[in-house]
Parts: sequence; structure tokens; C-alpha cells
Amino acid sequence: MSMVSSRRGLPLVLSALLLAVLILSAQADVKRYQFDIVMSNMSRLCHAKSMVTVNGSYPGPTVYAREGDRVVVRVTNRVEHNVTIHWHGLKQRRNGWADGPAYVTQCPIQGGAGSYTYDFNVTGQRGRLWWHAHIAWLRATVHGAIVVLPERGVPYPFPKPDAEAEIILGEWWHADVDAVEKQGRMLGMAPNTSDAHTINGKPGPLFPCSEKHTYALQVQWGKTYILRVINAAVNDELFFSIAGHTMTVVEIDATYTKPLAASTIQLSPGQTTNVLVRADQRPGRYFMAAKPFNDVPVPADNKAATAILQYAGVPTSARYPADVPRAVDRHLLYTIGLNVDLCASCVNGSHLVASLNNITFMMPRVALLQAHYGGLRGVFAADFPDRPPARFNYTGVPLTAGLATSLVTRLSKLAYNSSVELVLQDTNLLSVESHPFHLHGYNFFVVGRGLGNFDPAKDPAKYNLVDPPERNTVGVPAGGWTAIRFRADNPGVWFLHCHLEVHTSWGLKMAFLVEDGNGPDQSALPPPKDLPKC
Ligand SMILES: *[C@@H]1O[C@H](CO)[C@@H](O)[C@H](O)[C@H]1NC(C)=O
Ligand SMILES: *[C@@H]1O[C@H](CO)[C@@H](O)[C@H](O)[C@H]1NC(C)=O
Ligand SMILES: *[C@@H]1O[C@H](CO)[C@@H](O)[C@H](O)[C@H]1NC(C)=O
Ligand SMILES: *[C@@H]1O[C@H](CO)[C@@H](O)[C@H](O)[C@H]1NC(C)=O
Ligand SMILES: *[C@@H]1O[C@H](CO)[C@@H](O)[C@H](O)[C@H]1NC(C)=O
Ligand SMILES: *[C@@H]1O[C@H](CO)[C@@H](O)[C@H](O)[C@H]1NC(C)=O
Ligand SMILES: *[C@@H]1O[C@H](CO)[C@@H](O)[C@H](O)[C@H]1NC(C)=O
Ligand SMILES: *[C@@H]1O[C@H](CO)[C@@H](O)[C@H](O)[C@H]1NC(C)=O
Ligand SMILES: *[C@@H]1O[C@H](CO)[C@@H](O)[C@H](O)[C@H]1NC(C)=O
Ligand SMILES: [Cu+2]
Repeated sequence: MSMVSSRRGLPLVLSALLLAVLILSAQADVKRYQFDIVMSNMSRLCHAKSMVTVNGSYPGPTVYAREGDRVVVRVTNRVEHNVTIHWHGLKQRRNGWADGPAYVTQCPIQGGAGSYTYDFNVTGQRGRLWWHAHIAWLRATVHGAIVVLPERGVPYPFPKPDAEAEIILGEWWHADVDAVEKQGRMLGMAPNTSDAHTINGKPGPLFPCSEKHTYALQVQWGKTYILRVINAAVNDELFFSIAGHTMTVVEIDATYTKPLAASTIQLSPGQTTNVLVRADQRPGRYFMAAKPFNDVPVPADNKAATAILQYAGVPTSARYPADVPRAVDRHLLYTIGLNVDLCASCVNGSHLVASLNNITFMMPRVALLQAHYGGLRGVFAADFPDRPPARFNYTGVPLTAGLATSLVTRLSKLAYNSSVELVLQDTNLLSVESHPFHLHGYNFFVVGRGLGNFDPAKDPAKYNLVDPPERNTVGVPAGGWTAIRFRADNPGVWFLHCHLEVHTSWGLKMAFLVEDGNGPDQSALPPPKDLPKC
């Protein structure tokens, strides 16, 4: 009897110990941060400027976490501006309360020491993302990186780099960005363009200023670096390259991707790209450069040769296989328009606006998520149309008459766990232009894109449903279309908007209201007690 039990007991104790070790090693940490929103006097680009920052740094502090961790960031607002912070690309499962876009998921954190604690779990994601203010144009100076390391013991699916570095691309105005935005709004025209682009907050030696503010990354010959490139610019899509060096793209928007060698990468505001770079050239100094992509009003011939570089040792079947919805429950087609509406308070009596399906999104005065779960009526209608009101030759000759839109707050209601296909179609209302679209609360699969008008009879046959890129921000080509798919399994109110801030201000945005499911973990969490009020 005792023999038997001791024989059995030993393996039991051992496996219990092993289990404890496993649980301990997999145990999630709580990462706590305090963000103080303060005015900082910065001298850059031959100009001194008082600007809104987190803790006086530009770019702001990096948030580090490991997959599975809980992140708690208490934000205290010590400036006059209202502020919110968005954790760009974090899926915030059932937890829209921590997502951050002002008047969509929360009322702003008000000046004069208002505070709010963003409390969220980083679940099922690893990689590089970023955080930024999500109100007016404040994100110009209020942004920083988020690093989510893989769970302990889980390697990267590419050779381990020797070191890592952040490359944050930004856009700089000598003037106060609030004033720039307000002036544009008052005139009803495009606001002033920026004065410089920056790499890690610095414009570099080519900028005409006697004092040279230049970021330099020290590398050692023979070593491999991972550069986490983030486009934090407000309005500009940017090219990035390093003289004499090839970059290998291994991750986009915190999703591992097939390695791709490139001499130049392009990022839209909101996108993040991780590249491996081997310091294998003759020792010396090489330029890193970011340059804006200038849209032309006709589809450009952008022929570029691309290749796939498959590293030895990288498994061909991905650890995170693409889970692309094959069947589609809801087909959505949204036209993107640049329009002109009447405006009594504007200098010219009219102003530039932008629209999706001819709707210029009107920001509500209370947060949509709060209104939805608080049962507040009259804040929004949940009847955003699935298709444009009229069919026309979207990308034909420029249309310059009949440009009026309707200014309303309409949301599109999606059934829990329905599979959704959204085709974003650029139009030649005023002019074609490329637009980076960002969806909150989700990653999506980019299943197709093309120039001209989307053809529902022919184009779906060309979709990539096998290994499409998975991301949170995608470019719609000028005079073209992009098709994305996602499964609406995260209940709440989620913002969809162009990530060029100038277009967002003009109303190029809408929100999805994803219904709760019936299961125990299929509804939004209750709101936090310190959620700011409007
Ligand atoms: C920001 O400043 C506050 C107050 O000095 C400090 O407690 C906090 O740790 C700082 N946060 C970061 C992320 O550096
Ligand atoms: C920043 O500079 C402005 C004028 O240049 C000055 O009025 C203000 O007091 C300064 N603020 C701080 C915190 O130094
Ligand atoms: C985070 O995870 C913990 C542990 O599973 C859970 O208790 C908590 O409710 C989660 N918080 C959010 C905001 O999802
Ligand atoms: C915008 O640019 C114009 C022309 O350079 C200048 O006069 C104006 O002051 C600028 N606006 C702001 C808000 O800086
Ligand atoms: C508005 O007025 C300005 C100055 O008179 C003019 O340059 C501009 O073209 C006008 N814009 C529109 C959209 O009518
Ligand atoms: C749309 O307009 C373009 C450019 O004017 C033209 O080439 C094309 O044939 C038109 N398409 C249709 C369906 O009318
Ligand atoms: C867009 O809506 C406005 C306002 O309701 C209307 O005047 C205009 O005709 C509509 N345009 C299209 C293309 O449907
Ligand atoms: C969502 O739908 C997919 C496809 O029908 C199904 O496999 C999955 O189990 C559903 N998930 C939930 C939580 O209902
Ligand atoms: C800040 O937000 C509150 C709540 O929405 C609003 O009443 C107030 O006018 C805003 N203040 C500023 C300076 O925009
Ligand atoms: Cu846009």
C-alpha cells in the first residue's frame, strides 16, 4: 500500500512541481506607468517652442510589456488641452474603455490635473506598436513606442538580432499644431503643411539651421540589428531607406510576416514596420532617410521589383497562420470622397470636408461607447449604409460639382462574430488621393487591392485568402481600392478612420458598433469607475 502510494506520489509531486514552474514562467506581470501630460519648451530646428508632451520627452517614453501582461498607465493631464491616449494596434478585447479615441470610446481627460488609468491586457499579440494622443492634432508631439515581447521562451521566427533600435518618423511644425488645425478649419481650406520631418525627434544635418540636431545609431560591423520603424507623422506617408544597406522586413503592425528584402520601405501614418539590417558594408557613415510620398492626381506607374527572401531555419508554415474568413456575412463598400460643404462661419462660406459613402462623420459631444452601454438615446444612429447612395464611375474624370455631403453621426452595426468584408474605394470627387485607413480593436487581412473601380464580379477571384498581410492600418491607393476582411468578435464601438489627421479632421471617419454575443466572455467589460465624463 505504502509502496504503491510512494511510487505514485513521486511522479505526482514532480508533475505538480513542473506545473508550478510552468505556471510561474508563464505568469503575467503587471507593468505600471505614470504619464504626466506637460508643456515642454523645446528648442529644435532653429525655433524654440512650447509644446504638449508626455513627461517632457519627444518622442515620449517607450512602454514595454510581454505578451500576456497587464499594462496599467495612469495619465495625469497638467495642460490646458483636453487629452486622450490611444494604444494603436492593441486589440483591447472587450475593453474599448481603454482604447482612447476622444468622443468615440471616452470623454477626454480634462486639463487641470484630470486623470484616467488605462488598464488593459496584452493578449495574443507580440511585436512593435505605438501609442499616441487621439484628439485634435495633439499626436504630433504626444506619441511613443510600445514594445510587446514574445512570451518567455518563445523565440522570434527569424534569426535573433544582436540589438534593437527605435526609428520614430515624425512631422514638425514651428507653429502650434492646434493653431494650424484651427486656421485650416476657419479658412475651410487645407491647413499649413509641416516645416520638417524628423527621425527620433530630429531633422538631421540637411535641415537649414546652424545647430544640427541629428539622430545617430551606432552599429558594430558584422552585427544584425532590428529597427522598429514607426510612422508617427500627422499627414505624410513616408519612404524610409538606409544608404548602401538592404532591409529585411520581418514584421508589420505587430504581425510577423514573410521576410521581404527591400532597399526602401513606405509607411503610412499609423503603420509600423520591423526590419533586420546587417551592418556589413565598409565601415563609415551612411544616411538614413525618410522622404514624403507625393500623391499625384492620376494613378502613377509605380513599378517596383520585389522578391521574397526566405531565411534558412524559418519554418515555412507560420506559427501564427492566417485565419482569414473565407465566407463573408456582410459585404461593405465605402467610397472615400473629398467634398465641399457650405459653412456659414468659414471665411469663404464653404469648407473642405471628406466623406465615406457621402457621409461626413459628425463628432458627438459624449463618447459613443458610453452612450451605447449607458443607454443614452439620440447620440447616434446605427444605420450607416453598407454601400454608397449612388453608383458612378468612382475613379473617372474629376467631379467638381455637387460635392455636398450629409453631416451626421451614423454607425454601422455588426452582429457578434459575423465575418465582414470592407472594400474601401477611392473616388475622384475633387481629386484622387491615397488614404491610410486604421481600424481600432482589430487586426484585419488585406485580401486585395487594385487601381480603378472595384469590380465585385471579377476582383474577388484575385484575392489572396492564403497568406495575406495582417495589419491594423492599410493604404488605399490613389484612384484605387483595398479590400479587407475581419471577424467581428470584439464587442464595443470601434473607430475606422483615415490616419492622415487632416482628413480625419474633415470627417473621413465612422465607427462600427459590434454587438455583444450571448456567451459568458462575449460582451464588453463594465466601464471603469474613473472613466472621464463629458
Ligand atoms: C513621468 O514623470 C513622473 C513624475 O515625475 C514619474 O513618476 C514617472 O515615472 C514618469 N514616467 C515615465 C514613463 O517616465
Ligand atoms: C516656456 O517658454 C515660454 C516663452 O518662451 C515661457 O513663457 C514659459 O514660462 C516657459 N515654460 C517653462 C515651463 O519653462
Ligand atoms: C486582464 O486579465 C486578468 C487575468 O485574466 C483579468 O482578471 C482582468 O479582468 C483582465 N482585464 C481586462 C481589462 O481585460
Ligand atoms: C500658415 O502659413 C501662412 C503663410 O506662410 C502664415 O502666414 C500663417 O501664419 C501660418 N499659420 C499658422 C497657424 O502658423
Ligand atoms: C477661399 O478664399 C481664398 C482667399 O480669398 C482663395 O484663395 C481660395 O481659393 C478660396 N477657397 C475656396 C475653396 O473657395
Ligand atoms: C471611368 O472613367 C475612366 C476615365 O475617364 C474611363 O477610362 C473608364 O472607361 C470609365 N469607366 C466606366 C465603367 O465608364
Ligand atoms: C450626398 O448628400 C448630399 C446631402 O444630402 C446630397 O446633396 C448629395 O446629392 C449626395 N451626393 C451623392 C453622390 O449621393
Ligand atoms: C465565430 O464563427 C466562426 C466561424 O463560423 C466559428 O468557427 C467560431 O467558433 C465562432 N466563434 C464564436 C466565439 O462564436
Ligand atoms: C474638454 O472636454 C470637455 C468635455 O467634453 C468640454 O466640455 C470642454 O469644452 C473641453 N475643453 C477644451 C479646452 O476643449
Ligand atoms: Cu486620407
